[in-house]
Amino acid sequence: MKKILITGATGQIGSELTLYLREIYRNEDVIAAGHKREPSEELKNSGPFIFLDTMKYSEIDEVVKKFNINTIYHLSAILSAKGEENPLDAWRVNMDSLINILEIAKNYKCQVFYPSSIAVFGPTTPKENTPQEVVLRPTTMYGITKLTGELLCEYYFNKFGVDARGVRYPGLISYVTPPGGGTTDYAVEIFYEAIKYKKYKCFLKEDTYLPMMYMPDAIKAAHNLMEADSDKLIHRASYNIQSMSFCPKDLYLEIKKYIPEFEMNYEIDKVKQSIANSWPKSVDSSCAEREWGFKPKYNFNDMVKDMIEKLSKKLI
Ligand code: AKB
Repeated sequence: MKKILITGATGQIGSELTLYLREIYRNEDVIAAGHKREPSEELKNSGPFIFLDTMKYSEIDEVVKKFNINTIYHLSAILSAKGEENPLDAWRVNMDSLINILEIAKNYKCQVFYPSSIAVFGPTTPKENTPQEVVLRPTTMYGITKLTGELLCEYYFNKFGVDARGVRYPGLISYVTPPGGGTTDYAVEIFYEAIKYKKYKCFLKEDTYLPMMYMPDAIKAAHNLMEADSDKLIHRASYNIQSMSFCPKDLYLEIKKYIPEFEMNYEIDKVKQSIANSWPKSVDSSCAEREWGFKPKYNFNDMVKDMIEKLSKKLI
């Protein structure tokens, strides 16, 4: 029987993944762990919630023993833009917590989900339809930690048989919990501002194309990968996935179809722009399609329509 621990459960992915998994498994078998942020009422009331510092091995050890955990979705991390404000912190938080999780997984035979990112790519990576196997020379601390994480997951699999699996998430768009500290965050902020104030100041240039995905597809991808036949997985911890690629101007024009008064202008954030410039515009997900059947449902138009509908209800 699955006994699941989700770290970073109050974050953008974790808050939705927890509820998704509680629909599939028994609520009491999906343990949501946050660090500092208070959980939503729904998260707290639908199953176990605990505070956990993943930088401390002994704390994870206690939780894994207490709940007989055999599956860990390790989501807590510092994202790209925040990581550039304090690179040493990003290294410590992202790497110390992952190595603790992998050690726990080795000692208690847990399966691990690891969210890598398009941040593993760098300026020397081909930008369009970036292949699965390609040059990986990230220039952000976040990207360096994500790439190191992929290598660690593969090392723990090859050396100790730890079943660690992961995807390279593109920018994720969602309406439940806003992201924090990422370069792709504009693609979420824009919806909140468009609905509330009918205007938005974008921190990336209008033609900055990036790979993106809607949260329901991102969550389903994580679960499908964890359920996939292990023998078929060749690129275990590092699958490219995306379901759309767009730039701020595309998004502005599409939102304007629903909110005609919406206006957008630009105030470029140099750090975020240079991070975005170092990432691909689109990635090739065919390897994930072949090895475990990755198949996103939402395209760009569906995503915008659904975001406007859901967020309008939430904000009004
Ligand atoms: C970020 O912008 O840092 C993240 C990511 C692409 O990993 N959303």
